[in-house]
Amino acid sequence: MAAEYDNLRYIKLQDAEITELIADEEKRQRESIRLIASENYVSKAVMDATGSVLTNKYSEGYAGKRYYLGQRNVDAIETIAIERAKQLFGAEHVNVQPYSGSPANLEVYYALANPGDTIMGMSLPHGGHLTHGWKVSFSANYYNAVQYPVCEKTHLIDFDKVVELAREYKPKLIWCGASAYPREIDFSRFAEIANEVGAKLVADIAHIAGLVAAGVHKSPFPFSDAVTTTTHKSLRGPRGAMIMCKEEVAKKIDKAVFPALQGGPHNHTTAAMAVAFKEALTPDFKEYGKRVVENAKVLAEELLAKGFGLVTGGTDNHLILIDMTSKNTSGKIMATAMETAGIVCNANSVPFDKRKPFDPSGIRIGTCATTTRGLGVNDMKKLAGWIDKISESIDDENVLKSIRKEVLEMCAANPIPDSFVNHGE
Ligand code: DSN
Repeated sequence: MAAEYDNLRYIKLQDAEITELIADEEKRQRESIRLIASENYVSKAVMDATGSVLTNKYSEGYAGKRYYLGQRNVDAIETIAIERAKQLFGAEHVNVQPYSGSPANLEVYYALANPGDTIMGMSLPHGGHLTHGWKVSFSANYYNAVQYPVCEKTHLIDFDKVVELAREYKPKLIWCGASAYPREIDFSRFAEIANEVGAKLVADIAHIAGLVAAGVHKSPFPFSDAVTTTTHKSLRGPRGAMIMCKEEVAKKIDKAVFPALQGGPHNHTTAAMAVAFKEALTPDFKEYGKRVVENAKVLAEELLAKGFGLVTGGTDNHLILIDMTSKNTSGKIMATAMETAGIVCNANSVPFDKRKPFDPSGIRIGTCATTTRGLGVNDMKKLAGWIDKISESIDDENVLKSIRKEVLEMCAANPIPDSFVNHGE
């Protein structure tokens, strides 16, 4: 099996164990439907940059101001990545060095708040991220974290409560953006509240960055003082992150990333980001963004028609949160059965969940990866049918196996693409 993978040729010569595992992971990804809302498939061009000689280079500092010599290529690559990100998002300043999403958020805290300051973010079980002030994260241990909820009835962000909490606690930072929220984020509404109480507004657009870049979700600019994002979700780049911000906080942000919280940037990742941003600047990527949302809407409608309870009753973006109590089961049981059938997602808390975070009521699904794979609205209808059948036959190995067979056929008919640009071949 491994002989097919040229990219493993040197690993094969010296490490059979890791070769086998990578080859099997490639097979797993090829032969399953990826509905994890935060995952995607990168192009081979992005993969090439990630596996390049840039991994051998140290580059503490910023272009033109490095501590080590030998930076002519790294400086150029980092500058190109920054310029492309500015073009994609209309940002005044960009730092592409954060190692991933949580470090990027930590860096924003370091730059714009002091330990002990009050900060406000969306509660994790209501859709926010750990780093937005949830109790087990540094963000609640080092800061006085206030958490805002969604409405119990609609599951939409409870702006009355956001205003009330902001007025009462006068936070230094307000975080908006989410990890499990299927509706558009109203950045301008958050900015009004932040302005009223003198807070800085930080938008974490990790999930929706690709949709923002494609113009199918509102932009966090000019409303936000800082914007963080990972680059590997809807944006379809390598695992990494960046911080975009207004010029007035740029120096603080750069100093927080280096030297305060990080050492050498991961130059191979920076190059891969630059390649991914070039892909995201194409008209094809705009089309991709549109199809991601279109697929999610169709999938949501089909699931609703089959009696699934959807948090907020649908979706505006790539993500759907299903409350599996509507089918008398739990998120974990459902996600496990789906994996047996070859459809991979994650169990997820739903707002006001009565179950525990490791055994929650919901599953979270998303259409970024399936859309990259070329699946369209008819495939979404098929997927909804399989998800329904799985929920009705959770313990029936035969049903799960027969769906697995159909999933394999769908995967074979829709291979993971090598490239998203026309090479004129
Ligand atoms: N792990 C990411 C997600 O799945 O949304 C958030 O950090």
